[in-house]
Amino acid sequence: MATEAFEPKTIVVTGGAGFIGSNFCHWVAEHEPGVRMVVLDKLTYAGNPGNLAGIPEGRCELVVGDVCDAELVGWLFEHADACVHFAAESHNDNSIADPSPFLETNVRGTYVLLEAARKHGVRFHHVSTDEVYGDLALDDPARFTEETPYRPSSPYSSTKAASDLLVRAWHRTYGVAATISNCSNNYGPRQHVEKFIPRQITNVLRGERPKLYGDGLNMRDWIHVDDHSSAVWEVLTRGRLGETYLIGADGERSNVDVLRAVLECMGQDPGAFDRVRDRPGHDRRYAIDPAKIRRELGWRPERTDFLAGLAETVEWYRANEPWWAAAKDAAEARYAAQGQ
Ligand code: NAD
Ligand code: TDX
Repeated sequence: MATEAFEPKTIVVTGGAGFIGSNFCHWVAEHEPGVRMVVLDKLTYAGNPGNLAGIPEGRCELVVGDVCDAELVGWLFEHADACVHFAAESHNDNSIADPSPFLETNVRGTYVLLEAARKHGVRFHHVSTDEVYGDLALDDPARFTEETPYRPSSPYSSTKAASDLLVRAWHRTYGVAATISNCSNNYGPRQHVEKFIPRQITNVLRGERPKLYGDGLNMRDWIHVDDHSSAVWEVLTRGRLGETYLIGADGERSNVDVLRAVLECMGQDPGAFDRVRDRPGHDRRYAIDPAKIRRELGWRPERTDFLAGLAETVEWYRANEPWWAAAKDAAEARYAAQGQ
C-alpha cells in the first residue's frame, strides 16, 4: 500500500518549459498552493518560457540550463526537496534523424540528476513513457503492465528505457528515494507542433492537408495532459519508493480515427488528408493497463471525453497562432527533408 504522504515544499521541475512539464507546473500552481517550483530547462527548440506565463509571481522560477550540468544541478538540489524529471528529447522522428542529443539528455542527463539526488537526499520522480515496452499487435488482447518486459524500438524509446533502468539501479544500490511513471500519449494545449495532433490541427489552420504515416491503423492510447499531471502528483507524494506506476486513461484509438476526428471537429471533410512515408520501425500499438495506480493510489482520470478535449485543444491552437507559427515552419522544414 502507499507510504505516508510526502509533502514537498520546493520542487525542481526539469523540462518545465516543454509541453507536459509546463502543464504540470500550471496544475501544481492551481492545486497545491504551498509548493514552490524551480524549472530547470535548456530551452531547446521544444522549450518555450511563455509556457509558464500566468503562473502567479513567486510560485515558479525559470532557470535556463542543462540537466547535464552537474554543478548547476547540484546547486539547485541543495535548495530543493524533490525533483520531477520531465526534461528529454521527446520526438521519435527526430531520434531517427539524429540520435545523439537523445543519448546526451535522456541518458547522461538522468545520470547527472540521479547523482545529485543521491548526494543531496532529494526525492526523485522520473517521468517516462509506455514506449519502453515496445509495441503490441493490433489484435493482441493484452495491454502493458508494470511487469511487461522492456523491448524499446526507436532511438528515443531505447534512451528512455536506459534512463528508467538507471533510476531503478540508483534506488536499489544507493537508496535514492525514487519513483517512476510510464505514461501513454498525451494531448492538450502547448504541445509542440511536431507531434501528431498539433501538427494536423495547425496544418488545417494553415489550409494544408494533414499527413498520415503508412496505413494509419497504428493505435495510440490517448490521455489528456491534465490527467497525466494529477497522476504524477499522486505518485510523487503517495507512491511507494522504488516502484513503477503506469499511467493511462483507457483511450485507445487508431491514428486514422484521431485524424478524422480532428478534421470533423474543424468542419472539414474527414477524408481530406494525405498518406505519407511511414516512420521507420513504426510501433504498431501502445496500450496501458492502469490497474496498479488506480488500486494503490486511487487515481482516476477526469478528462476522459476525448472529443471534448480535442475540441478545446483545437480552440487553443486557433487562439495562439503566434505561439506556434515559427515552430511550425521549422518543424515542417524537418519533415519535408524526411519525405514526411
Ligand atoms: P517536450 O519535448 O515538449 O519538452 C521537453 C522539454 O525539455 C523542453 O522544454 C526542452 O527545452 C527541455 N530540455 C530538453 N533537453 C534538455 C536538457 N538537456 N536540459 C534541460 N532541459 C532540456 O516533451 P514532452 O512531450 O513535454 O515530454 C516530457 C516528458 O514526458 C519526457 O520525458 C517524455 O519522454 C515524457 N512522456 C511524453 C509523452 C507524450 O505524449 N508527449 C508521453 C509519455 C511520457
Ligand atoms: O505527421 C504525423 N503523422 C502520423 O501519422 C506524425 C507527427 C505522427 N504520426 C503518427 C505516428 C504515431 O503512430 O501518429 C502517432 C503519434 O505520433 P507522435 O505524436 O510522434 O507520438 P509517438 O511517436 O506515439 O510518441 C509520443 O507518445 C509517447 C510522444 O511523442 C513521446 O514523447 C511519448 O513518449
